[in-house]
Amino acid sequence: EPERIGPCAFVLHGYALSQEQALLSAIAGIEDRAPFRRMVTPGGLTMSAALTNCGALGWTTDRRGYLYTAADPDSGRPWPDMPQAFAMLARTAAAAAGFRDFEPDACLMNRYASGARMSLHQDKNERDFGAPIVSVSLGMSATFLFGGLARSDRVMKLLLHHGDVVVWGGEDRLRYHGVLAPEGATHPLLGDCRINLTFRKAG
Ligand code: MD3
Ligand code: FE
Repeated sequence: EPERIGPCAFVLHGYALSQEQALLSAIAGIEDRAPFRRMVTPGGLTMSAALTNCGALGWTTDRRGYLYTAADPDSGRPWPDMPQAFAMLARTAAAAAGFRDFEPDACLMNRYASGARMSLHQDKNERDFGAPIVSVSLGMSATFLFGGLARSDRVMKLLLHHGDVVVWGGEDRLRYHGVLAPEGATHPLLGDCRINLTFRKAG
């Protein structure tokens, strides 16, 4: 069932579908304690996607740069715990793609309203690039851009739908990637937005 999109990158189509209720209610609980917010990058631009986190470490950005923190800078409190359903999904998806014993300590949650996108970038704020990254798409569909190790390399386009899970590791871990704005029909449960859960081993 995994579709190979790179030497060490796989799409698991619909892998999270059977968990959608558990995932959505867990997201609602996290959002209560740590609301989605739009952050300002070191360059002074407000990101179009809104984010929050759960797990021991959360990805944030401020004028100093991009960093993982144990506390939510808005509340000063620790990020909400990573729900069991999240950790289990990330672990089983990683294993289905051939990455054993994935134990994420960070789950970044990105929410894209209509028009929101994420431009081409690399994920390199993590301590150890040996662990894979697992991403879960929920809500509206969006085109994912999957490039190479240089920003100027040509990009592959991949339409991701509600319930799709993507796993990247090994030599694909540092590829440039980005997402276009949500497209197509609004989602029956999530309305006009897309939520992406990104699981990483950050610390
Ligand atoms: C490909 N988020 O938050 S993770 C991010 O849809 C981010 O919100 C995307 O990129 C989103 O940094 C989905 C997809 C992802 C993550 C790491 C990768 C793709 C990757 C590492 C290498 C190649
Ligand atoms: Fe990324």
